[in-house]
Amino acid sequence: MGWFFSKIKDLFTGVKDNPEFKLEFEKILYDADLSSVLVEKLSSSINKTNDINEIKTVIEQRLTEHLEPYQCALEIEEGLNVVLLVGVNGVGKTTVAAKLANLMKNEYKKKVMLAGADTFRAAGVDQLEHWSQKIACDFFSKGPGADPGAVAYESVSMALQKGTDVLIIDTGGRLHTQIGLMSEISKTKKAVSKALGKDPQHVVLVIDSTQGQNIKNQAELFTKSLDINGIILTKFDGTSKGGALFGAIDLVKKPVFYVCTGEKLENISEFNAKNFVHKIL
Ligand SMILES: Nc1nc2c(ncn2[C@@H]2O[C@H](COP(=O)(O)OP(=O)(O)OP(=O)(O)O)[C@@H](O)[C@H]2O)c(=O)[nH]1
Ligand SMILES: [Mg+2]
Repeated sequence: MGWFFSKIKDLFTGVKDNPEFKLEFEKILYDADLSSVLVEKLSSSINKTNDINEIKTVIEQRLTEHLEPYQCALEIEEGLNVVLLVGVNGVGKTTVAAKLANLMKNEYKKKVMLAGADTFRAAGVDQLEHWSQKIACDFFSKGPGADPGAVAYESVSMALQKGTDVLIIDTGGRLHTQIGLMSEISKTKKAVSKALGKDPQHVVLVIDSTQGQNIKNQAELFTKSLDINGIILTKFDGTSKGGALFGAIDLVKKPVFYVCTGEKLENISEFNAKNFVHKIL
């Protein structure tokens, strides 16, 4: 259970005789990075009752309602669809690339290509190529040290040539500075747009659910530099600091396409607001 709800639960134990309850309750919500609108909504909803179980149900309902607008499938259109995966190092981008490729190929019956634009680390490209062999889908990269923009541009050209339906581009998350990382990802995106003749359909921010307060900083960093159009949450199987995810989703204000719950290819499912809230409560 995340610290957010364990704190609320601790507070519940003293609910009846604690006059400071409401203030403390709101402080927990603000500390969890929930927006003031949501904090007020939750706070006024619990006014009507002193029953702990009822309060839990009300919180669950309000949070679910709040997240339902973000429950949208990743849409695949006719022609080549490009999915550019971005996020800081270690959040699970390469694993997500593999999971999406597997899902698109085996469930949606699409012709899929994986492209390795994480050329900063030699192992980054190898890791993705290994996945592509396991999935038996096309793979494109230019080896360690190559310009990620060139990988992106050429992979789009190749995908267009081959009649690929879904091209998933994995990017690096590890550069010396955040500014360097952002400018490189922006260049990679521009290279995609140039080769595709329009912006990539999906620029997806990958967020590690276990990273607590860092999640909001990452969301801020990426939304400032890029037009993010959706989120994929990873490591939702681990100890999740749930509250921070609400803050990040509120900040990005884009759909959450998928939630990942493990390291295996099949550990990915569409985001469902009700299940999500239920799991972190
Ligand atoms: N438990 C769990 N582990 C995951 C999940 N997704 C990825 N991992 C693990 O997290 C680690 C990092 O995953 P990667 O996919 O390499 O992350 P990345 O964002 O590509 O990392 P960099 O390329 O270094 O930026 C690996 O050990 C993965 O197996 C998940 O949903 N659950
Ligand atoms: Mg990677």
